Amino acid sequence: MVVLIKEETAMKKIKQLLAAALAATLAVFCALPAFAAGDDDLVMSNCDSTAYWSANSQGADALESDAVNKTEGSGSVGATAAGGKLNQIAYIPDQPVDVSKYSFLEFDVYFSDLTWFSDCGSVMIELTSSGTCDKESNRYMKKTIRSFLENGVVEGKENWWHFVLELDNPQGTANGQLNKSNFNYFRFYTVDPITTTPDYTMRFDNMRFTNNPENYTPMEEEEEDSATASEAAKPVQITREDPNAAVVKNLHTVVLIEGIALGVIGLVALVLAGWLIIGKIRKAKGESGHE
Ligand SMILES: [Ca+2]
Repeated sequence: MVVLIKEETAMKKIKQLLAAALAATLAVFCALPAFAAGDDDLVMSNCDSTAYWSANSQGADALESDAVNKTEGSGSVGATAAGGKLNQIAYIPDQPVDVSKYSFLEFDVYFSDLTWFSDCGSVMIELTSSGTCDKESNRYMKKTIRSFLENGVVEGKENWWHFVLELDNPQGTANGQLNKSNFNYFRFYTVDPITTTPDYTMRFDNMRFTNNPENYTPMEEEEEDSATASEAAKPVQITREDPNAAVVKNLHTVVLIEGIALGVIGLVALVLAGWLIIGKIRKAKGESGHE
């Protein structure tokens, strides 16, 4: 009888200990920064309609809507570049959009053929806050685009790539940098092809401002290619030094640290519980033996 009462007391203490260990675990878990719980994305365009889009190839309207070849929703928008020359495809909203709380613009892009990439003398994605090109302009050229053509393949979607542009760390700028509180202009173009450059079709889809881009690996610093050498006079920043990219990388570290912390606390609780059980049982048996 005495043994039973002592075992009940021991179990009560073990339960209290486990509850304390659980509380400590939760406290540690909640105290760690939750980088993953970022702000919601802001859709720039779901590309299901051609609203605010325009395109020009070789002087002709080239804008196309595609209900079949898409990665999201009911469609994508794009153009066919005759002879590889796409003067521009542009998205110009009727009102400026405040994207100052976001660090990235990400989207999916389709190219039926990539011959234009090596053929065209000038290739660019541009974001501005001036409502037009070449002013308050963030620029992303061959070096940036190549990194996503090489590393950003969208699985299960042939000839689609996922692009992630760093808003605070463009490859270049022109007449000031994008004012993120006043975004109102996006364009892509490929010009100066050679005579043998074939037509290509391109599509955009699922364009969104975000702080948590998908499948994103910051670019490695590399030597300049011939096409970007002409951009040498413009400020070129190193993508991997961007603090926001570091935050994305830190997410993996935080998850790892949380896992290790939980594991260690759980192990300590188990050892303590085991030690207490054995101690109490031995003590109870000892006292029982004396009675
Ligand atoms: Ca869509």
